[in-house]
Amino acid sequence: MRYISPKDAADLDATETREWLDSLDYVLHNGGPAKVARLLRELTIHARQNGVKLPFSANTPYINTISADEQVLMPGSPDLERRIKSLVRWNAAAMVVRANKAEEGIGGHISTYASAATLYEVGFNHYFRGHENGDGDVIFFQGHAAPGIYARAYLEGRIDESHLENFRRETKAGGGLSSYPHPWLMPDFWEYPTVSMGLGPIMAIYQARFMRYLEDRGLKQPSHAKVWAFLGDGETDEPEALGAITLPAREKLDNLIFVINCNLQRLDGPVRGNGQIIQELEAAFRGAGWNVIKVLWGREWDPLLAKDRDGLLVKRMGEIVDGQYQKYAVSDGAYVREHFWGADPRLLDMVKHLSDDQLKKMTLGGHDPIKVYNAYKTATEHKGSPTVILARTIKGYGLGEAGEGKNITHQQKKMNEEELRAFRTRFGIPISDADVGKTPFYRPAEDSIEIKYMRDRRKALGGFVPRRKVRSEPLTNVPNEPFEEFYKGTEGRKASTTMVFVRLLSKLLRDKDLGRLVVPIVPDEARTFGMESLFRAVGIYSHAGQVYEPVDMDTLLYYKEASDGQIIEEGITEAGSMSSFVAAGTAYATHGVNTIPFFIYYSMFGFQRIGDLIWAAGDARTRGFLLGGTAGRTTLAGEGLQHQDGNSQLFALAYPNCVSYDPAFAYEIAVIIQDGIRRMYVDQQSIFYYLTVMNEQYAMPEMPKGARDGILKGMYKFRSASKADAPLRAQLFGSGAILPEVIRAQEILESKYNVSADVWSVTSYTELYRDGHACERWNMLHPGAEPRVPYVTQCLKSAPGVFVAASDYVKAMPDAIDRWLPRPLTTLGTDGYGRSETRAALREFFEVDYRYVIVATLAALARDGKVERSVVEQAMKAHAINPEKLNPAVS
Ligand SMILES: Cc1ncc(C[n+]2csc(CCOP(=O)(O)OP(=O)(O)O)c2C)c(N)n1
Ligand SMILES: [Mg+2]
Repeated sequence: MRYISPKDAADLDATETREWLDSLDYVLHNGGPAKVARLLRELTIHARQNGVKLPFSANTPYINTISADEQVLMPGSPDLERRIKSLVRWNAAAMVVRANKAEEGIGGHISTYASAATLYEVGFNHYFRGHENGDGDVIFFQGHAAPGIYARAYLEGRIDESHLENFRRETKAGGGLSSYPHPWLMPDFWEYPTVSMGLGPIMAIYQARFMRYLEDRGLKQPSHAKVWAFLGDGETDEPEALGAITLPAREKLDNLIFVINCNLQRLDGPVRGNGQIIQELEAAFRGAGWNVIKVLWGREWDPLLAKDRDGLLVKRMGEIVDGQYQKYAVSDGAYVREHFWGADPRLLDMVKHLSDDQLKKMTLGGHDPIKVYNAYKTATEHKGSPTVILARTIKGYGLGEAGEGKNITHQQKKMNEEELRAFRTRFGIPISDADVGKTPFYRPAEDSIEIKYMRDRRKALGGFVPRRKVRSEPLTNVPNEPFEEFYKGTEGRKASTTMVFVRLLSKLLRDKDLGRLVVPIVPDEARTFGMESLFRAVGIYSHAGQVYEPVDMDTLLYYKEASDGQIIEEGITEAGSMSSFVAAGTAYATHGVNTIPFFIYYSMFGFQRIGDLIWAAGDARTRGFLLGGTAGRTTLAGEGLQHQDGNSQLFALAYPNCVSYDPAFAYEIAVIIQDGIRRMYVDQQSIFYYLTVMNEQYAMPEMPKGARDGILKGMYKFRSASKADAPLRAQLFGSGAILPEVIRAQEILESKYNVSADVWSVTSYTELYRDGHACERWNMLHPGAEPRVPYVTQCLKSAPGVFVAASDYVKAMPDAIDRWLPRPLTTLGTDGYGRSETRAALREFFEVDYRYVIVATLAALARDGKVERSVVEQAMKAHAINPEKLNPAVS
């Protein structure tokens, strides 16, 4: 290092400092940087031994990590690239301005891309690898920079003017462009969604690790592909953005590159007005073990730094807080001279040969292609750890009066004619004064050198990016064998649905065709779900293998880590596990491998905790199975308020391409998973599954004949009333672990109260609800046609008696189908906070056990005048139900 810490420099006598520096220069000159580093280390140890307290710092000085003399020249044509970048800038801004010309502006962002243009263009022209040569990069684009990515695609000829015109007008004929990266909406273009801040970086980390997993397991050829994550500096305040950064360092993921666009601003104002976000991030990433490259200053600063023999300039650079830097960015050269350089006459002297205008035009590192090029070069060649590039930029760069560096710039969507003219002139766009007010898009001729250059560069780099393509072949069929035993039932032996699932999973893992594609993912809950037998059977994935002797080595089910291990054991991170799920569940597109992830977790920590990542998974067209384990508000005994899940089925309903089930029996699970694999991997549907599985054990019956279709559609008759012509009739609905309660109620209703009931297993209220609404909508729009009948109505339209449903989830679930029943439904469900208790006490408390099913059925019959009210009262007495009991929904 050439400079000593600024604080000490101020304290030391100048001549003394000079002498020390001269000595250091002598060593550097004669012995090289390695020798200097060794000497400094020795000096530090010596000083410490003699009582010098050196403050800890994970920071390097506030200068570029790559010095000017370490730089290489940029290949290609910098001038042409600058012109191309200007064209992209113009079209990106034009898109947003045009979209907001109408009275009802529809938003869009100019300033994010304006700050990041160089970061992207250097990538597009020199680094981002397309998929055509086999090992394409995976790129997470900063969501708000989308206009720039579209503008480039327009120049490349991949999308046309009408698309740009319809930015944020997605329902327009011919197709519009989605506001942000959404594979759901643009499945041939975007690969991964990023705009919910923080999710891009965490998904990128686990994507990089998953790429290694595929290679280590022999599912993909080793490649040089990189994962790039572009994010904002404000975004790093999201816990997900930085929460997983130790993993890639630990796993030595040198295929991962973060590029943080440090424009020092977020939406409302500065990211760290009173501090320095870049130094803060440097310390965090260095501390975590990353290779950190700071790209702070553009080339104009190099000669000044070369003259800075006493470290005065470096000291000055390091003492300015971000809020003040922002002020310099919006001020003129005279202000900068007075306030930045004016701090010391020697500094003023350094820039006396520069005019105010030249001072103002000194660029920042993130706007200087050669600095960015060198950072990317170092990052892509670096071995042994991930790299983060902290690139300093100005938000709204080039917008001038229209918002450059201003606090309002994030919201800036309009530019007046004068501002447009200035922008056009600054970037040399050939549009006349007369036309500029119309903000026309501009694309040079097809055979212009700009367009040719762009195309040639992308061709050399393996094709256009971003580009999403399904690169795998569909599976041809799903084998029957792993599923068959579950159709037969357990012949009286008790099992829980979790046990059933784990058994099915282990059979799938052994299947000769599917086995290698199965990716089990657990967040430190494998033992909770009885999956420890899989540790030994297929191993826990670890790139390093197992370099220690596991403490339980002498047991059958020891904790086996292996470099070709199949289980992804994430430790306690549902967010990380979900990110792995996204990587594994999108590999059919990104990597051309049909991996089938099964992510099993404590159901309360799924939709409730990481719902936004699940939303992103749906958007990314992720395939696979989420398993909410130990689910049900009353089925998980003991754990209490935080653990007992009565919500997740309701949340899952709102995820449009999530197919969710609350199965009760082994054969239901087998039918659902077999059909799920078919729909996702044979028929290529962009859906994913959510199944709740429980830990209550009961005998698993044989599959009733003809049940298959109903299981998948959401309900089927599990058992008919024994006396179909009895005067008192009921239809009882149960799901999951509550179904056995309902079956028990049926028996007692029949034997004690002369009520003959059919029992239905409702595997999915959500599927019934969706089908019901789809029919209603179709009927509304086709008044002249034969009306479609919802499946639930088909099942129940002539079913006699009262309707009663009991669920371990909130009452809204059964209520979701009420409107399609011939008579109103009585609903028992588990609204309210859970609490720790035994299963029986919980079911009593939440009023969902067999006794409440009996009382609810009798009360409904009494309401209809079929039995005396006293019968209900007697039943309550007989079953010790206190009518004045507190309402669990609010207690
Ligand atoms: C989870 C989440 N919260 C809030 C937002 C709204 N939002 C969009 S952009 C933005 C500011 C982004 O600042 P930064 O990350 O620094 O990016 P820049 O535009 O400055 O490059 C905010 C708060 C969001 N998109 N996602
Ligand atoms: Mg920012």
